[in-house]
Amino acid sequence: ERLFKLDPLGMDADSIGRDFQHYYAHTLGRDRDCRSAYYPYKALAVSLRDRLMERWKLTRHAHDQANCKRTYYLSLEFLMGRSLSNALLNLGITDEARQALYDMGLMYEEIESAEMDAGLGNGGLGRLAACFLDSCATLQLPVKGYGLRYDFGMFRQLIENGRQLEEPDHWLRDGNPWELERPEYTQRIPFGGHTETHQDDQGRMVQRWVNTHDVLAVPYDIPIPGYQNDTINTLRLWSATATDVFDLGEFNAGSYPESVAAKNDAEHITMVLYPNDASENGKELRLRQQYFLACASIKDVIREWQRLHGEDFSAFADKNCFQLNDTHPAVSVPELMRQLMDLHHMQWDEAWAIASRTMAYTNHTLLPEALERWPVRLFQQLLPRVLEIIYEINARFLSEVASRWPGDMDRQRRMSLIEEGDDPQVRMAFLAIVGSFSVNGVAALHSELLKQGLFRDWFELWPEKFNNKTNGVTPRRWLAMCNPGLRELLDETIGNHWVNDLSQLEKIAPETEDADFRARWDQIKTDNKRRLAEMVGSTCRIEFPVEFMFDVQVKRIHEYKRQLLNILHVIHLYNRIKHGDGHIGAPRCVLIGGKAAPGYEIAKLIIKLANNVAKVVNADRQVTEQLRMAFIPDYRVSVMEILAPGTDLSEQISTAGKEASGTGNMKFMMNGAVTIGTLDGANIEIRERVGDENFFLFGLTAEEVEHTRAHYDPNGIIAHDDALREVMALLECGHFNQFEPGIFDSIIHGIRNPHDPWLTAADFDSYRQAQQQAAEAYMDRPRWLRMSILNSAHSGHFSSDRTIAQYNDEIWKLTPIAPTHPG
Ligand code: DL6
Repeated sequence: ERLFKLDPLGMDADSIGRDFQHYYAHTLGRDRDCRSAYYPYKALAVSLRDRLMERWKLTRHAHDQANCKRTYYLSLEFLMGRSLSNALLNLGITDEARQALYDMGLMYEEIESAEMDAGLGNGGLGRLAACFLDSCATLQLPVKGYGLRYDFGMFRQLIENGRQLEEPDHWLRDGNPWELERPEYTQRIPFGGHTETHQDDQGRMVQRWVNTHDVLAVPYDIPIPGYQNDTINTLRLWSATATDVFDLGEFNAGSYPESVAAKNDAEHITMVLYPNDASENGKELRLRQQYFLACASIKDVIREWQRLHGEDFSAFADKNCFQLNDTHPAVSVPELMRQLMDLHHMQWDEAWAIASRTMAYTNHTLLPEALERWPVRLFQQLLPRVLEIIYEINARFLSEVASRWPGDMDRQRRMSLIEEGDDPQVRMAFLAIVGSFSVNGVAALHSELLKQGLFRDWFELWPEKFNNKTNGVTPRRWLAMCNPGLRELLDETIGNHWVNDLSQLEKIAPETEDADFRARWDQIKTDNKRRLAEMVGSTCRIEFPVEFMFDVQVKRIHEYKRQLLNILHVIHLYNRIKHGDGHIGAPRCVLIGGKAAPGYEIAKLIIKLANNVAKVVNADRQVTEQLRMAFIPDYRVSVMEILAPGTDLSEQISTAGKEASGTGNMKFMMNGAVTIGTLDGANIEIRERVGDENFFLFGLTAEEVEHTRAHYDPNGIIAHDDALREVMALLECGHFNQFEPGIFDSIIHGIRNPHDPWLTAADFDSYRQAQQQAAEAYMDRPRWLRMSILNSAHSGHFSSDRTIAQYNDEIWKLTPIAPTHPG
């Protein structure tokens, strides 16, 4: 027992400083000659990890003691960003750690920026998973994240001659002080082989999956601290490794390289994150990743179950819930069936009663190209036993459809889990719906569109399964941590309970009428803009004056998100200035950032266009008095932490009906940016809360988008709109690509194409007008400050604490558990 008893570690500056020195000098072996900020970062991280460790064990112990229901958040992506400042904030020792460093002559800011972002995700979906974990821990819900420990996260984006270059992100190169390897919980994952029928002890015919090539899944645990509540939840990431260091058979046969190659094959599984956020990956390795996560996580959950309950699974469905983050982990449905039947000897009905009561599925996209389908032949080759189970689920399901709609063969074909054709495919979204008791979208509009469109047949069959959970973001990272100036003002004005009850921000609404409060708000925004400008200055070599309106669009580059519309508007402003318009409403700095999937050529060309336009704009002194533009390279979580507080105008301009929710829109709003946006995703709910007068609305509605497609005539629109015609003329004469003729032709053709799905030309005029209104509002300082304050004041709904509370009330039904201190 003495081995496990720990004296609580001090949370004061002296204790932290002492541990820091110990790790720095003794463990890391550094001295005063060391100039790198990395080692102080690591010494501080390990000192904090010790403090998390004690609370982590108590939390696990409390969950076991309570024998409580638990949820597992299964996701191929967790975009965690940096952990140091978050751990300090949530442990409540930010000031103490700063003081400890200061006493040693070190600057916290420098040390903080030595931490690499953990970029194990593409964008919205992965970052949402990270915000959710933070909220689950803050609400003390027994929720565990399961994901993959990719050796290489999201690629690093370099910009060379205006073009995106990708570089591998070797984020683990210097080690990861936040993780704890847990080899004792390693799992064995089967691939390949074939199935055979045999008779079990009781004379029943059962299936066996044999001759498999197994890979080991080794877990690494990452602590997820709740906000100042002593709860530490877990994110468990699996890393792939070979079952043997090398193949002895091959080795003895004299084939040394071949024997070692098998190890490589196994380890490839978790080597790299697929960098596509809105299109299918379609690669065998990706299906391997998906199955690897599903199989390892379910085995781990069942191992825990057996530890506490033995082989009695009767209460399993009452005590466990798997939340599927999109269809990426949807193979969990047949995999849970497989484990219950093949490894735990259940019959189909018993296993199905459990599986279909424990899975819940969240859809994150309506884009058809992002809907996952896997070729049946790939399943057959890689996961033959899983495919058999999918066929059986499908057969039983289709007979249910047949009895509900007798003779409706078309409906059976539409709803089948298998899409027939030359190369039959498994429809992963349908598999997820059949196997789940809950299906949700991520904003009100998105959830409605799912029911009316993509999942219409399914909604008719099982209306009770469908629900909405509007996304949210964690106010700890996205306000308290990234905007210390605003945090202080809020604490002073309304106390500090807003950090875990964001609805309290409403209380600052009346302060809009107080000129002193507005002046302080203004000062904080200006300081944050200065920080943003310093980052742009040092990375892009472009000066952003803080008096200009900071107009920011950061997100993945995708045609539906319409960065192109934004660039066209910059060209329009440039054109006005060049034609002698001495007053474009407000001087502005336009900032665009985001990564394009490496194979997405048009998206990469949009980056090139943004950079070329910026170059022309910034090189012209007549123009820079009113307009500047930059493309910020390598947009990531830690960059957003500087952008959100320093932004005036938030660009949320997707073609209506295409952006499921958006979450950047919420981060900007919380930090007092005003949105210019379409009626899409969560923009609609943002506008409802902040009021029409504090939101710059433009563009077609989702319904109008659908109607417009039939008779869309972009060339007619361009011909009748002077502003747009002149913009197109500048683009078409090669003004922004004088030494690279023709490079933007495909973009130009896209805008002029009557089949342009993104309707860029259709929304240009109304966008231009909304931009004009935003510029006028910006020049009226008191008015703008009021709008800014009200955006923040009404952002409470977009806390992920609210989202998670709804997941829990309506889907998971977990009881919060507080860790208890021994003695
Ligand atoms: O739900 C999180 C996030 C939404 O806010 C975005 O609107 C949506 O585009 C994004 N979806 C994806 C792609 N998903 N798939 N597959 O990242 O999810």
